[in-house]
Amino acid sequence: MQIFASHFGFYEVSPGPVLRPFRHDPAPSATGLAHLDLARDPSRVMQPMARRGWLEGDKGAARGEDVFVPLTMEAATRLAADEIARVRGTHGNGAIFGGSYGWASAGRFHHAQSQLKRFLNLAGGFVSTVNTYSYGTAKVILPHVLGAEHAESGVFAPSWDQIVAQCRVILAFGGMRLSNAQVEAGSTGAHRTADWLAAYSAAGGRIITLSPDASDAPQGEHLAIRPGTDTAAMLGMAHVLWSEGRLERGFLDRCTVGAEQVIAYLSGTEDGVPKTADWAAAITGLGADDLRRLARLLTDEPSLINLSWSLQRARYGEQPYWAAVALAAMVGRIGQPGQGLALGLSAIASVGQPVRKLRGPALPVGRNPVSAFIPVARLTDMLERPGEVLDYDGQCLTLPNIRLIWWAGGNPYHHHQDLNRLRAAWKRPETVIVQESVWTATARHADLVFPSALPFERADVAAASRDSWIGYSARVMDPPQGVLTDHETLARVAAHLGLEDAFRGGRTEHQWLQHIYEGYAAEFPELPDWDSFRLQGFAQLDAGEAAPAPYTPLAAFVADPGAAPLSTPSGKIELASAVVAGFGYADCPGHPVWLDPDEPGDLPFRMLSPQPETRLHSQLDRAGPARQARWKGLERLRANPADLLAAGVAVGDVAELYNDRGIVLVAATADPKVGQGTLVLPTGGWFNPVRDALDRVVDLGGNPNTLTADLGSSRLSQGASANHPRVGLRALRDPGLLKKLEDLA
Ligand SMILES: Nc1nc2c(c(=O)[nH]1)N[C@H]1C(S)=C(S)[C@@H](COP(=O)(O)OP(=O)(O)OC[C@H]3O[C@@H](n4cnc5c(=O)[nH]c(N)nc54)[C@H](O)[C@@H]3O)O[C@H]1N2
Ligand SMILES: Nc1nc2c(c(=O)[nH]1)N[C@H]1C(S)=C(S)[C@@H](COP(=O)(O)OP(=O)(O)OC[C@H]3O[C@@H](n4cnc5c(=O)[nH]c(N)nc54)[C@H](O)[C@@H]3O)O[C@H]1N2
Ligand SMILES: [Mo]
Repeated sequence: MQIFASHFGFYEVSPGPVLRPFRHDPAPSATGLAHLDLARDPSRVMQPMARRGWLEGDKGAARGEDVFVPLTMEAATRLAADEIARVRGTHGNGAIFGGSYGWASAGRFHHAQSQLKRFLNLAGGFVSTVNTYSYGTAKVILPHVLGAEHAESGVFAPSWDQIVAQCRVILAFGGMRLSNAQVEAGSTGAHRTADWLAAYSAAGGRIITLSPDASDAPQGEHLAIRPGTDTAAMLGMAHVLWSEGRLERGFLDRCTVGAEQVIAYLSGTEDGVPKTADWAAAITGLGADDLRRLARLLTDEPSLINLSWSLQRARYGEQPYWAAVALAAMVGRIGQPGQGLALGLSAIASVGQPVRKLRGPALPVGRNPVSAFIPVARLTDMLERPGEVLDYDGQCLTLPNIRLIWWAGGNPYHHHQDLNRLRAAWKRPETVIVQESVWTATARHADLVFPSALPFERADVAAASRDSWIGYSARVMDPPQGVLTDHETLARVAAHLGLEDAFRGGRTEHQWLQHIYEGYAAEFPELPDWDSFRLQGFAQLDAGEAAPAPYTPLAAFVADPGAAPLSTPSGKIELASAVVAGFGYADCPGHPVWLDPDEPGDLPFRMLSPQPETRLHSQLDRAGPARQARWKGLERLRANPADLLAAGVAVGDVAELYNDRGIVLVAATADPKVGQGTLVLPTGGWFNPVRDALDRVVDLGGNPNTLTADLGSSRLSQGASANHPRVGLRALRDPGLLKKLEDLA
């Protein structure tokens, strides 16, 4: 069987070629079927291109607004190599930024960042990044609270089999939207979350969802909460447990430290404000009776608290995560099968799946001689303020002075916040090199662009670290004439620097795939040999007898905290942390607290920017499903009908969403599921800033990051804080923009 393994899962390749659902996948994603739409899309980068002003030595002045001229591959690779040599010779490798964050490919070999890192390491190193936009705040706070072993995204959840068997109430903050579980960074052979949810309901389990958007609660009960106020809701419930004598003292004594400090805060002893259900109701918009009812349910029934990852992608995003740990500890069900706390069920396909870990080999990237790094979401700060000091998790980082940016496999003009601010800072480096398959805004803001083969134009081995499927992803078709893989492009740049042999490592691309697969086969002897694997197209571990054991986080620790301590300083769950308190950060003190993340200003709405159903971030934006989801070529904004009325915007109108940071054109749609005061604009629209007749810069692409604030979540984690900025909504002011839209369509 021929398989194409994408972020949306495995697909069977039929003659045509066309993609068909993988026969072993119980819930294949329809979006992924559209991958091949990209092959001949006019957005493809077809040859190396250089920005004219850069060739003429403008150093970045016209970056993002200039024309491009075509180059031969030989000329382009030489220019790139010369630029590496110049920058490292003049400024050292600490002036090269190669963080290159992004989702790139599901394959292990053609993983663009790994390819780039291998190349840059050989060339003397680069400034790197730590953490992710996905989970960057949780990743930094959780080691202090639960230990570093529980801080990776996706690892902290009981397996669904346990939840189905044992749990009766899931309290889901931010919901468990199935559309997000379509994707997995290393692909998957089987989407199982929908089946687990059905089995859970069939077993009598209830789901209560707290979200500003009722579409997060397709099953069960929905309670509308104001954006960014989950911490207050959790503290209010914790207060109920304390004041009603429902605290599970035995658990707190055995398994946690710091409960007294949290109780002093809840009771009001610390700051004079008791965090009662009534206090929380006023902040969250929830009913105080509902909060009391939920708190009692958590203790009375076998229960699980689940948090979406979106909660921590916000200013003070540590607080909802830490407060949830405190609340779950007070309930005392952590470590009991299928109960307690889960972080991110349904965020991606693998979370909660009972599988054996498939940690296999990857392309070796070598060692980076440059030690300087930034927390990934501090990109604009780095470009704006070289030499300045940034607080981060108890350290003081000096921001490097970047002369050369090289990006492969990510789209900062999709993922970063406050894109107009990024755009200004992005002009400061002398050179920007981008490897891309399509003309994203990032490619359009580069000086030198190399065309990259799309994932189905090259063979690869795909395997996620928490999945039991390995795919041999076929080369479904050839890339367009002159379009190379990232590996081949980088090998040719390396050749100009005398590094080609070292970069290729003595293997052809095909030999690398075999080498990587055989690394898995050495670890899992039940895997077929390389030739059989390629013929079959996939292999599954864990089938039948090999099924993995059910799993609940912290079960061993809770059973015997002394014998299986956590890696926190106390060895226990830290409801208060002396280490975090010692950092002295007012925006992340030593125990969970309510800090209002709302921005100043009087704009009436809070904008949510959830993950899009019909694409992966900005990827597949040009394919059928995302095109069909648009209205008049514009991204759809979902708003409560009453809010549209108040803003003077009719359903189907082209409208302006705006704040001090920018203006975005959207098509207004009414949806009573969206709470009043909240507007929903999914991520992934292609940032497309144009100047209008009123001399304003307007994003026609509907990218919410035109409006989001670019502030670290706190001085502790410096994570992305994309969630719920303040925005206004109004009628279109320059009708001339409609003409520009038509030209685009
Ligand atoms: N407002 C707001 N912003 C957000 C979020 C949010 O919730 N709200 N979510 C954040 C999150 S969680 C994430 S993970 C980020 C995602 O941000 P990104 O991962 O940067 O977004 P993608 O669109 O997946 O970008 C991947 C890019 O890599 C390219 N690509 C794919 N494969 C290859 C390859 O093999 N070679 C090369 N050279 N290029 C390739 C694709 O064409 C695409 O342009 O966005 C973040 N931004
Ligand atoms: N189809 C598809 N699936 C994806 C992705 C994609 O691009 N496309 N991206 C993947 C990636 S990289 C990641 S990291 C995960 C992200 O997984 P998450 O971060 O969990 O997903 P989001 O869609 O950003 O947010 C989930 C829900 O949180 C709700 N929400 C937002 N703010 C608040 C709040 O303040 N309080 C409460 N209670 N709820 C709130 C929103 O209504 C939203 O529907 O998704 C993955 N899944
Ligand atoms: Mo993410």
